[in-house]
Order: sequence, then structure tokens, then C-alpha cells
Amino acid sequence: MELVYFPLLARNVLTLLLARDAGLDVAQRAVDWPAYKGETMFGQLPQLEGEGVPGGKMGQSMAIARFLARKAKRDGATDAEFARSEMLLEKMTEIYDAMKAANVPTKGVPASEADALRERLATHFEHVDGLLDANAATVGDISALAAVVMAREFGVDAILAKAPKTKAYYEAKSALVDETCGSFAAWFKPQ
Ligand SMILES: N[C@@H](CCC(=O)N[C@@H](CS)C(=O)NCC(=O)O)C(=O)O
Repeated sequence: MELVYFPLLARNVLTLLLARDAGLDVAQRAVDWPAYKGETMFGQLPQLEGEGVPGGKMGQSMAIARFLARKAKRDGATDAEFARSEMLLEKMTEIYDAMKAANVPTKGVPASEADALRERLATHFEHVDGLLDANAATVGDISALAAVVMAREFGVDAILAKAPKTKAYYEAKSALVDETCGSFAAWFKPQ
């Protein structure tokens, strides 16, 4: 399978980390944009393509991650694990949305707003830390890692100041992170 996306750290990170951690064969492919728009289901990226994808292609980043998690049995083995994983996924969406709201596309987050965002991120990651189970490695647990990767330009120590388990998980998974998306540029960063 191929994940069509831009060489950035954004809506692709969760899927790529999950796929590699779970041993699914998913490679990222870049395309000419906006020339490729007409080939996508919703006029946007990411899009998962290839054999094993119903109809050959699917859009919506979180649907893609959940689809692959189900395939790899990383969506939670019990009701309790599923619930925990789903809450973590929604936390990642909140973290993404908080950064997106403060971000000026291609430029970054204005310096005047970066400290306030850092504080909001630290609180979000404190919530994440209360749910995280690195050993379970559900898609929700991996989404905690993805959230740190997307937010790390704001300072890992600052954003994880109240999230020791998440910090330890991020540090333990540094090789996975580097191999998976080490060559992509940060999308969310202070200006
Ligand atoms: N809800 C969609 C949003 C996708 C989205 O906003 N994609 C952006 C990049 S992150 C995009 O394709 N932008 C280019 C465009 O709209 O032309 C998802 O999660 O996949």
C-alpha cells in the first residue's frame, strides 16, 4: 500500500508510524500537487492506495489510521483497550487542531502565540499521559507518539513537562520515528 502525501510531518505521521510499528507494508509517495487533486476522493491528501484498500483508494487521515489498526489488530483487544485507544486518538485530533488554529500555513506559529500554544500542548499531553500504555501499542498509543513528532518544534521538554510516560515512550521509539519520517519537514513550528 502507498500513502500519498506531502513530505511533511502532519496528517501522515500516525499512519506511517503505526504501519512500521505493526509491520504493515505502507510507503509514502509524493505526487505533483494540485495536478493530482482529481485523482483523490475528496480533493485532498492523504490518500491510501493499492491492493488491500477497498476500491483501491481511501481518504481521511483518521479513517486510514483506524482502517490499518483494525487490519493489524492494533485497535484494542478488549472493550477497555479500545475505549482507551479511541480517547487517545481524539486527544491527538485536539492537539492537531490546537496547532492548526495557531499556525500560519508555510510560515509557522507567530512568536506572540507560541508560549500560549506550548502551555495548551503541555496540558493536552498531561491528559494523554494519564491514558498512555506503551506496552499495549494500540493505534491510540502510537497517536501519542505522532502528536509529539508533529509538535516537537515547540520543545519536547516544554510540551512534555507534565507527561513523563509519553516522554519516555518518545525517547524509546526514536529509531522508529527517525526511520519512518526523519526526512520530512516540520509543518507546525514557531516562526
Ligand atoms: N479531514 C481530512 C483533511 C485533509 C487535509 O486537510 N489535507 C490537506 C493537507 S493536510 C490538503 O490536502 N491540502 C491541500 C489542498 O486542500 O489542496 C483528513 O484528515 O485527511
